[in-house]
Amino acid sequence: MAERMDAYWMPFTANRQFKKAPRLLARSEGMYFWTPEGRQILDGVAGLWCVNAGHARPKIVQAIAKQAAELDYAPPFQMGHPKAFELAEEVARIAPTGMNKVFFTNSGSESVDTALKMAIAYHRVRGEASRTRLIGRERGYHGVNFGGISVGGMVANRKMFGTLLAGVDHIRHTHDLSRNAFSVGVPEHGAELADDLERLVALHDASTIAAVIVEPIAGSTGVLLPPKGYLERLRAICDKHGILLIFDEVITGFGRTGQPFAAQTFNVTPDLITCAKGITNGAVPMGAVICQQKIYDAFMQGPEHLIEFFHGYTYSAHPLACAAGLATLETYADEGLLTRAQQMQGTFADAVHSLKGLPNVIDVRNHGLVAGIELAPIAGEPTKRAFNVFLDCWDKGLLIRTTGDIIALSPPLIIEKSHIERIVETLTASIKRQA
Ligand code: PXG
Repeated sequence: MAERMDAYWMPFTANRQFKKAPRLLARSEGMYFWTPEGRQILDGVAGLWCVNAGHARPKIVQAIAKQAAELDYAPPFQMGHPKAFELAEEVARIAPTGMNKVFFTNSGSESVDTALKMAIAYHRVRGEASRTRLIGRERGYHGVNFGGISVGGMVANRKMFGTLLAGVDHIRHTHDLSRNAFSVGVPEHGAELADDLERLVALHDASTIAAVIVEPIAGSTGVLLPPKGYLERLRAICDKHGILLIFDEVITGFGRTGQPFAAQTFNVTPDLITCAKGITNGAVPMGAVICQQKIYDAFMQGPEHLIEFFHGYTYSAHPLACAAGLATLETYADEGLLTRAQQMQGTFADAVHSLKGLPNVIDVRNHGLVAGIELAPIAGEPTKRAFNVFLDCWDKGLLIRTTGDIIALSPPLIIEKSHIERIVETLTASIKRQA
C-alpha cells in the first residue's frame, strides 16, 4: 500500500506523517469500522459527525443501489425528479415550525455559502441593498469555501488565504473555562456575550448588516455550548435590527442534541438553517439550506418566467443523495433516532464527566450525544497531547476526533450503554498514559 500513496493529497491531514504510518479503514457496520487487517474500531465520532444511524444501514444501502440503476442523474436546473421534491417535504416536516423551504447543496461548506448569498440577496430583492455585511463569531467553523472561512473564526483556516470576503466582522466566542468548566449540559454564564452584536451594530449600523451566522453548538472548534439564554438574546437583537439569523446545524442537525435540529432543542428559531452530514447518514454527499417561507416569498416577486435565484450546483438534489436522504429519514423515524439522544444523554453525561480528575483534564462538557474533553497542552507543543490520545485510542480500537487539545465525541445515535462504557474506559486509560 505505502508505494501507492503518492498521488492522493489528503485533506486536513499531516500527509507526510500519515503516509509513514497510515490509518486505513476498509469496512463498516453499525457502531464499528474494520481496518484492512480486520481490526475492529469502535466509532466514537459517527465517522465525522455524520453517520448518525450507524454504518451500512440496509434501507440506505438498498435505496442507493436501486436509485443508481433506475435514474443515476437528472439535471437540476429547469428540471426535476420526484425524490428531490419528496426529500424537501420530509426535511421541512421535521424542521422548526415555519421553516418550510429547502435548497439542496452537496456539503456543509456549500450550504454555508448558499445561505450567505441567500441572505444578501434577500435584502436586495426587498429593496434593502445596503445590507451586505456578514457577521460570524470567533472560533466559528463554517466550512472551507471563501464565504465560510470569511465568517469563520479559526485562524489556521483563514490566515493562508488572503483578504477573504470584504465586509465581514465577528462577535466574541462564548468559551469561558474560568466560569463554566465542567458544566453538565449548557453552561450557566455568558448570555451577555450575545450583546457583542450590539457593539457591531453600533459600529457598522444595522442598515449595512445582512446576517449573523453561528453554530448553536460549535463542533469542530471543540464542542462549545451556548450559555443559558445566549441564543435567545442573539435572536432578539437580530429581530430588533432586521438582521437575519443563520444557524449552522451541519453538526447539530439530525438528532445530535435530542431533537431533529438544535433550534428545536434550544427553542430559538433562526431565519435559515444550514445542514449536511446526517441528512444522508454520510452515505452520499449532500447538504441543504432550510429557510423560512418569508425568505422564499421575497424572491418570488418578478415575472414568473425568470429565474429568481442565480445559484445552484450540478449535483444539487442528486438522485443518489435524495434516495439516500429519504431512506435515512425513514431509518431515523423507524428507530426514533432523532430524539434518542434525550434518552441516552444522562448515561452519556455521567460517563464522560467521570473523566474529571484525570491528569490534564481541564474541562468536560456535554449536550445530547456530543461531548468535549479539554486537555492542558504540553508546554510548548500545543495539540500534541490530544493527538497522542487520538493515536493511542486508534491503537486500542477506538476512533475519536481531536481539535487543538480538545477531544470530541459524537457517536452514532444508535449507541448503547456498553459502547459508552468502552469509549470511556479506553479514553481513561489513554489519558492516563499521556500524563
Ligand atoms: N459547518 C459546520 C458547523 C461544520 O461542522 C461544515 C460547515 C462544513 O461541512 P463540509 O461538508 O463542507 O465539510 C462543517 C463540517 C472536525 C470536522 O474537526 C468537522 C467538520 C468537517 C471536518 C472536520 O470534527 N464539519
